[in-house]
Amino acid sequence: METPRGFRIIPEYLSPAAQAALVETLRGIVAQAPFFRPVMPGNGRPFSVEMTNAGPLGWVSDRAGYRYQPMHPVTGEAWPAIPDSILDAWGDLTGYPSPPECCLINLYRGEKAKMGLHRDADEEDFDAPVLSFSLGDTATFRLGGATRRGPTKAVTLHSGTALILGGDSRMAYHGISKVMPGTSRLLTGGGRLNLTLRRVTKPV
Ligand code: MD5
Ligand code: FE
Repeated sequence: METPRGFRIIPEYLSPAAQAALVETLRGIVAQAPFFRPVMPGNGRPFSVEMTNAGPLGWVSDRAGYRYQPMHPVTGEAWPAIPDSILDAWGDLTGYPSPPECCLINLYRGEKAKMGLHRDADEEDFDAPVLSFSLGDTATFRLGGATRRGPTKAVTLHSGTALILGGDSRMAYHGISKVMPGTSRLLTGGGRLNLTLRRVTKPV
């Protein structure tokens, strides 16, 4: 399969020390905004991944649908701010002039945690790239094309890897097909964390 234009993978973007510092920062965020388990719109089936967010807008899913909202669905509190170190990385890696509004934090824990093939399409601004950081256990990422059918390519994501999804890859189908348990000692309790940074609204 041809890799979509605008797909960049940077293994070891975060040093082991930077990964440990980021996990510590995330601990503070999760203390304020605990992980919740979203359910699928319509049928109400739970996701295998747990989620929380930082930033002015958080991505949530419930029976009513997928959307961005300013408060945590369980506590009703505003989401914590996106850490400065992550905002700096957004500037360095994307060069996009407006800051991300959502930092979605996905927790994959247990053999069954995965994410099916989908597109990120709940945003108003598709010109902005998406930036993602992997922490903890190694995962197999599937990258497809502009349609759900057709070939996909497997990409291995290690702890510390950054992905930049711009251009044609911004709207490509993608998912996490597998997380390999016990491949990292970064997270107490094991598993994988992924940060996904997105611009949601069009910059004014
Ligand atoms: C993850 N999360 O590892 C992934 C990383 C999500 C999600 O997919 O929606 O929470 S983000 C990878 C990504 C985003 C946008 C476009 C593309 C990949 N792509 O075209 O390959 O938890
Ligand atoms: Fe996605």
